[in-house]
Amino acid sequence: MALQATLLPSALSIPKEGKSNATFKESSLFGVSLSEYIKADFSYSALRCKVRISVQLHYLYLLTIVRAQTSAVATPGVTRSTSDQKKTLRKGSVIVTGASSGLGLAAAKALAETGKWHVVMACRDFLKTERAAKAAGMSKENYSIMHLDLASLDSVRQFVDNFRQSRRPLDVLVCNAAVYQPTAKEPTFSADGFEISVATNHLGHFLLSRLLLEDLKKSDYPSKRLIIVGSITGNTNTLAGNVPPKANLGDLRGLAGGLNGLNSSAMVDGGNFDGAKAYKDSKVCNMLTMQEFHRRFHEDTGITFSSLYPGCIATTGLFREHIPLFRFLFPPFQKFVTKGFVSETDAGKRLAQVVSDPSLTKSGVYWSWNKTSSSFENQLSKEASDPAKAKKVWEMSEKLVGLA
Ligand code: NDP
Ligand code: PMR
Repeated sequence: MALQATLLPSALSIPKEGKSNATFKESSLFGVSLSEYIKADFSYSALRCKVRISVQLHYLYLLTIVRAQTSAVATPGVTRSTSDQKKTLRKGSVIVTGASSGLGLAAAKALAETGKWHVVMACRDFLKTERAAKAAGMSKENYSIMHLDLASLDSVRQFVDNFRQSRRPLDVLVCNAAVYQPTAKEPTFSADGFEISVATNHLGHFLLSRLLLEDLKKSDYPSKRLIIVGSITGNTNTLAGNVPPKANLGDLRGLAGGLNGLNSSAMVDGGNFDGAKAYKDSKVCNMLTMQEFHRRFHEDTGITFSSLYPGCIATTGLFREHIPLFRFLFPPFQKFVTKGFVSETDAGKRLAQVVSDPSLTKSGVYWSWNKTSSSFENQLSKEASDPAKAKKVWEMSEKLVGLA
C-alpha cells in the first residue's frame, strides 16, 4: 500500500484484465490522469499467440546447422564447402549498438556465450564497455568493441568505415541503443543539431542501418537480420502506451523542419518540448522504420527485418535521468503491480532469440513475449503501423541524415 500510495499519490488501483473501474487522479510523480486511464486498452487477452506454420522448415534448418557443425570452421567470413559438399556454418557476426549496459549487454553476453556468435559491441564509451564485457564474463574471442556515437552522423559513417576495414562479415545488425530524458526542461541537441532522443534513437540508427544494408546483403549466413528495438510505450493500443505523454508524430512538421529548436520545433509533431514524449516518438519512428525496410527490401534481399518489446526492464540505465524516487519505485511497481517486469538477463535472452532463433525468421514482425516467456507476433498501434507515415518518416529521415 505504501508503495502504491507513493507511486500514485491519489488513489490508484490497477485494474485486472478487462476491468477499468479503477479511480485515478493526477499524480505528481507519474503525471497521469483518470481520463487517460479510462481511455486505456486493457485487453491484453487480444494479443494472440500464433502458431507458426514454418516449424517444419525450421527443423530442416536446424538439421542443416547440426550437420554443418560437424565440419571445422577456418577463417571468419568464409563459408567453405567440404569435399562432400556439406556447408560449414561459420560463427555468426552481429553488431549490437548500446551494448555497454542493460538489454544490449545482456543480449551480447547471451550470444557470446553460445560460442556461435562474434559480437561487435558498438558503443560510445570504450572503457565502460570493456569493463562491462569483462564483468559479464564474456570471453575475448567472442566479442570486439568499436566506437560509435549515434548522436553524430560523422561518427556513424566513421563506424561503418572502421567496420568494413575489419573485414568481418555482417550477418545481423541490432539497433538497440537509446537515451531517455524524462526530466529535461529544455531540449539538448546532437552534433548535427537534432533533438538528442530522436537523433540517437532514430536518426543515428536510420543512417547506420541504411549504410550497413549493403554489408548485410553480402552476407552468406543462412539468416540475415536487421533488428530495431521498439517498445510498448510507443504503442497507444496498450495501457503503458496510454500513460501521458503519449507518442504522437502528428503531421511530422517538426521532423520535416529538422528538429533543431530554432526555426522548427525540437519535437517530431512540431509541439512543445517534452523529453518523455520525444523518447516515445523515437520508438514509433523505430517501429515504422523496421516496417518500411521490410516493404522495401525483404523480398529482394531475403533479410529479416524485425522489432520487439522485450518486457519492462525496469533496472536498466535507461532511467538514469529520472528522479531518484522513480528509480527506487519503478522496479517493484513493474514487478508486483503491472507484472510487466523482466530481468536484464531474461530480456537479453529474448533479444538474442530474435537475433538467432531459427523460428523467428518472419520479416516485418514486432515480437513480444507472454507470461510463460513464449514469443508471439504483437499488434502495433494504428500510428506505429501506418504505411503512409512510415514512408514519410523514411523520406524525411533520408534528407536529415544526408542520404537524399
Ligand atoms: P540502457 O541505458 O541500459 O542502454 C542504452 C545503451 O545505449 C547504453 O549502452 C548507452 O551507452 C547507449 N547509448 C546511448 N546513447 C548513445 C549514443 N549516442 N551512441 C551510442 N550508444 C549510445 O537502457 P536499456 O538497456 O533499457 O535500453 C536498450 C533498448 O531497450 C532501448 O532501445 C530502449 O528503448 C529499449 N527498451 C527498454 C525498455 C526498458 O524497460 N528498459 C523497455 C522497452 C524497450 P552508455 O553506456 O555510453 O550510456
Ligand atoms: Mg509504465 C501493463 C502495464 C504497464 C507496462 C507493461 C509498463 C511498461 N507500464 C505499465 C503501466 C503503467 N506505467 C502505469 C499504470 C503507470 C502509471 C502509474 C505507468 C507509469 C510509467 C512511467 C512514469 N511507466 C513508465 C514510466 C516511465 O518513465 C517509463 C517510460 O515511459 O519510459 C519511456 C515507463 C515504462 N512503463 C513500461 C515500460 C516498458 C516503461 C519503459 C519505457 C520504454 O523503455 O519504452
